[in-house]
Amino acid sequence: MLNVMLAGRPGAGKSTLVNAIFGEAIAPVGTGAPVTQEIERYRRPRLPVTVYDTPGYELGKSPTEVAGYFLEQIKQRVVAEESEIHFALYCSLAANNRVEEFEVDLVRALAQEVHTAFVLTQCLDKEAQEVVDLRSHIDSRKLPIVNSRPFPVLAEEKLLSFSGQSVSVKPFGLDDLLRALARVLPAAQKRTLVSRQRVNLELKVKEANDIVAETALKAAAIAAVPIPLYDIGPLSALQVAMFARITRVMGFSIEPRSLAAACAAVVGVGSAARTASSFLKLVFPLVGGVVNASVAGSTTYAMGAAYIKACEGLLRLQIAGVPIDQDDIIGALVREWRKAR
Ligand SMILES: Nc1nc2c(ncn2[C@@H]2O[C@H](COP(=O)(O)OP(=O)(O)OP(=O)(O)O)[C@@H](O)[C@H]2O)c(=O)[nH]1
Ligand SMILES: [Mg+2]
Repeated sequence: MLNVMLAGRPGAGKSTLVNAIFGEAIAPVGTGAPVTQEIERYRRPRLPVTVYDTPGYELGKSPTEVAGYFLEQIKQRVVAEESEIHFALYCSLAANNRVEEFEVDLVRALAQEVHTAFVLTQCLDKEAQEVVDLRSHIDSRKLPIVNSRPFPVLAEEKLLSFSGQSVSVKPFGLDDLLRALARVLPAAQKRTLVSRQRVNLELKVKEANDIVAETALKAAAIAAVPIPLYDIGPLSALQVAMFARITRVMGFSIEPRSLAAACAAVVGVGSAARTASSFLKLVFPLVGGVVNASVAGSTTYAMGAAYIKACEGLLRLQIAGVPIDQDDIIGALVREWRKAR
């Protein structure tokens, strides 16, 4: 479970930001008046993310008191689940062109306890002089925040109207923010963020490429002593595991068994051979009756690359709002594998 804390003034764009990151309506948007003084906990089915949304704070309390209260309340809940707050997103409207001392102190108090990203929300132009000035003002405060600097972000497309003309400002900044957050998270939560975020394709592809490179090396190592055909089991296990890991990183779900069956269909073997290992026997080119290190490495690499390509195409569709199921994944893999051969 990835525990995310939200903080910032009412209407700053906290809900919109977290919803844009995960591509789901986790936190309600634009409800207007602050409903309660309670910390709200939001979850969605099948999303291993919990959002703790903090309310606007009462005046009269010091920033340290406010931060301390929020952290204490949330920690009580996450500790009960043997977990911790993995990061906080502090949101401040970019259009305010300034941050109050109160906010600076609040962020400092939060950031001393949890990884805190300072997000300048609803930003229309990060190069605008006011925004540049605001960023350097925040930089100069030397806050212990993620990347030591604020992130200007437009989480959702914004339509502006001037005298009857509409201009759309495209979302930006989320990929930067996600990359920085991924760097500070422990491995398990990093994986959750990378696979569940719906913004940054590139981040997923990079992670998947690392998996392929690592698996190809292992495959080559296993085949350092050339493996006879009938002994290819350890190699196939490696590749099925690679497919499964890539699938997870991409945020899709598919049974490895179905994947193997689909691959078998690609190379045109009958149902009797539709298991992972018999399929892979057909995939590995043999050199003198054995699989050697270079063949094992390069074949594994090619298979991984084809699968990443397939997933990439599907992710683009998914980001555009098309729901993706197991059959789509198999279909795309089949197409990519044919192209690659
Ligand atoms: N176009 C656009 N609108 C945004 C963006 N962020 C926030 N908004 C709008 O600003 C309003 C407030 O956004 P919310 O995300 O509800 O802000 P919040 O900080 O969660 O507000 P509270 O939970 O009420 O404190 C809503 O009408 C949003 O649609 C953005 O990145 N782009
Ligand atoms: Mg909200």
